[in-house]
Amino acid sequence: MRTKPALLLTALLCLSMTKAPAGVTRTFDISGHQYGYTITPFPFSVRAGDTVVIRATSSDVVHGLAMTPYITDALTLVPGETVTRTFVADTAGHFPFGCTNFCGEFHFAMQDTFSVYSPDTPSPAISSLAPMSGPVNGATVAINGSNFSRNTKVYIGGIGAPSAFINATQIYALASPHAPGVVPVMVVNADGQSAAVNFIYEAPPAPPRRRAVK
Ligand SMILES: [Cu+2]
Repeated sequence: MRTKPALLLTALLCLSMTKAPAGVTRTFDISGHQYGYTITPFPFSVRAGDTVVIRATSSDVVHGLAMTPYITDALTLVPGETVTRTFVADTAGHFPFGCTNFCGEFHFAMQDTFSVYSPDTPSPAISSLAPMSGPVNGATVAINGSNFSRNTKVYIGGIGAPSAFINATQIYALASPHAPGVVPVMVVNADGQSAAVNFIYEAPPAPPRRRAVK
């Protein structure tokens, strides 16, 4: 499955912390292709009780999408058209789905998973970064907070960052080289709940001024 963290970031830039209460409507754009689905936003997961709106299309040939028990009459994904389906995700669990329209040699591999989490799942929070700023050529950053897990993903400046889970209160992440400025450091748990704080890439010191030679 391919992800689009930049789009996810766009939705979250203006929020320092997002917590989706049970019973909200979540919309996902799904584009089928040989041989997988591109799903925005990522992760493709909600909390039990949420209403899910799927807007599906194809970027190449005709595909299908069926997912027991939520989509039993398969959607047909046609290039240039969008088909919409709405359902209430009332049962928690992990739900495999896949292509129902033979679409080529690896049709059988066109599979993915939708997850529904208990509404009681706590949301992550970030209390601090260490350091809060770093050089433009990159830095290792400790993210301190709560409710992290092994499946927590880290995005820095909208880009997926290599990270190491230490425990529920700490993750290390690698801030790649970046232009000077402020970027969000965001953690996203498997159920889609997220938190973000800012990290500052510091401009390198100006080179020493040379004295005019007379
Ligand atoms: Cu297919």
